[in-house]
Amino acid sequence: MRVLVLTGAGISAESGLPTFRDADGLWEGHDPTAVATPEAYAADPDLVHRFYDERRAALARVEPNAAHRALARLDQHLGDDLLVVTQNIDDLHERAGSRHVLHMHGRLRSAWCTACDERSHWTGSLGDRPPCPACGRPYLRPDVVWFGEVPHGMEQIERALWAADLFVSVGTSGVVYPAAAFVQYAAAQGTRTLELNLDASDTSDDFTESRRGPATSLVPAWVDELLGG
Ligand code: BJW
Repeated sequence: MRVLVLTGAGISAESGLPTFRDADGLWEGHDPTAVATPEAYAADPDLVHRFYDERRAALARVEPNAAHRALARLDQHLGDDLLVVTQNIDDLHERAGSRHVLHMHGRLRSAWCTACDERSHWTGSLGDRPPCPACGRPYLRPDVVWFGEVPHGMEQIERALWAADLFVSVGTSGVVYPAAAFVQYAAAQGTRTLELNLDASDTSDDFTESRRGPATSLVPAWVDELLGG
């Protein structure tokens, strides 16, 4: 069985990382989705760097939870037949042991040089404008996908969606495209689709089945069900 799992901020919430659109979602009084734009970066790069520097620092203080670990267990069983496409820029899937992960919105622990186009592993701050390890110039930005930019790996995702026997969405509001359209794409091919989310999402009605609850309960139970049956 080939499975594609799409994850969003909800899967990391119980590790202590805030989501974008839940009730307590403000950062320093700003809507985080308004900070995550090329326009915000052009207007106030210090503010945007601070947002990502704080999140990068927070990543060092959190651990994968039972939902990340359950997907890593599924990865052990399915190998190349599983692809986890995450909208998250944290590395909690990898730290839990998942090997087949695609970060469609980029990665927090990566810096992208807008001068030479190199990407460098990065765990520190970018706000103090450090030099690019490749070209030495101070033009590193967070290696993440903002609104209006093209998500990573779209061809690989389309192939995996086309090949999947099951599409599962975990902890995402279904507001942001193209990820929000994956369920319609899968459903149009007759693929079974399952949503695991705390609340109803914008796309809940498009799924074959929708289960409500915290990811740390729903995901391990679903993985047990899949591997047991
Ligand atoms: C739990 C839980 C628990 C809580 N257990 N669940 C008009 C119509 C259609 C599209 C557009 C339009 N105008 C513009 C667009 C395109 C635009 C878009 O979608 N805009 C919409 C807002 C309308 N999209 C883009 O611009 C994208 N690019 C693009 O389309 O390029 C064109 C192209 C596509 C394909 C091929 C070629 C070209 C880029 C989108 C980039 C999004 N970037 C961000 C920031 C990334 C960096 C960062 O992290 O800072 O990505 S924004 C933000 O939203 C982030 C997230 O990945 C993304 C999705 O959020 P997510 O994960 O769903 O989080 P929340 O907070 O929304 O939801 C959490 C959910 O979890 C909730 O449902 C809770 O209930 C649940 N939950 N606790 C289980 N414990």
